[in-house]
Amino acid sequence: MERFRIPLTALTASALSLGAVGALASPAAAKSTSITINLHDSGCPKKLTAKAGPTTFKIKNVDASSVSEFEILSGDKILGEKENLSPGLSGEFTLTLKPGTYTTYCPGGDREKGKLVVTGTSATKLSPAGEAAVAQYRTYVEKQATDLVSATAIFAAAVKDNDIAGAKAAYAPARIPYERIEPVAETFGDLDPKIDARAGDVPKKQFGGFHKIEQALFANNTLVGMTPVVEALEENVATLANLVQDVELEPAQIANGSVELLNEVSASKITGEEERYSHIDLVDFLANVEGSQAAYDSVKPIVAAKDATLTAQIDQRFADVLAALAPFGSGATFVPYTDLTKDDTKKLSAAIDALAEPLSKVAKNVVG
Ligand SMILES: [Cu+2]
Repeated sequence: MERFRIPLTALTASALSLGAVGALASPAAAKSTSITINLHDSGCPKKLTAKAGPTTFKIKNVDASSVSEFEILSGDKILGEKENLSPGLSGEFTLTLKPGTYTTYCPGGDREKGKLVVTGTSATKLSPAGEAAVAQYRTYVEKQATDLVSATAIFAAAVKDNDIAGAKAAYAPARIPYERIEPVAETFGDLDPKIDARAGDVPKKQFGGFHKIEQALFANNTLVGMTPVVEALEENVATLANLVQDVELEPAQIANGSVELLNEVSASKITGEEERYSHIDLVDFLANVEGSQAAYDSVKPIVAAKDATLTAQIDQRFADVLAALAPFGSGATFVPYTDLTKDDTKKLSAAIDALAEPLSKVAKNVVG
């Protein structure tokens, strides 16, 4: 969470210097504008207006105790979001806005939803480098979605056979492809909670997906009643694999997803919250980092052309995170989360924060 502790003045200064050094190399390229959102308990502003084009949303939780998140939605798809902002913390995300009406979402606020009206004309189409980034990341996402379907089928077969040992062994490999592309899954409304909600995230009756079966398997050592749950899971991952084929992607959003994956690590893997029955959190940890790196790699050429120092620093910090994780295992085989000492989690967490800080500067460098 350290990375969010940026005083507002520092944010303003960096925004100014961004303009001054011309991070958007071509003078013909659209300039990124910024919109400041101050979060209070009152929730979302009733109506925001913006011009089409690259836009950075700077969110500061001034004094809201009931709101810690700001999202922009198109229908029920999340286009951009900043989570985990407790009072005093700031964060930002960048999007290329297209003309239209969108919803802003401030869960927990007095006004949970507001409007965002974007006027003007759509930005010109992507640069060749932007096109290449989207194509590369799309290929990655499709591959992970296909792997998810096949790994889930192996897991499901064991569950339906009441093969407890087999299901336990097949659980971690099925989690990996999902955790690699979770931000993309999160853009499809309630598909992510259906597949990956933890107990307590959703009303008890709606609790299903991976973690429901994880609980039965690892906490209760039984698969009784799990066949319909795993059948629903198979359907949901198949739906995901279909949807990703025509998901709209843009470079800034890919960069945001790369940062979101590291936030996932800080919020639910460093804490042992995600895999609270199987304790395979480090498997997800690695998968989140790999997914983050794949997203970053696809936009890296665009960023490297503008700021090679930044990409060199990020490359080094990815290597540092992977090196910090290596002593604990690899692939689908890691020590259980419960074996980690306080010192271990502290070191892992520091490596993630050190990477998240420069990585959060990527999105601004890929717009325009
Ligand atoms: Cu997850």
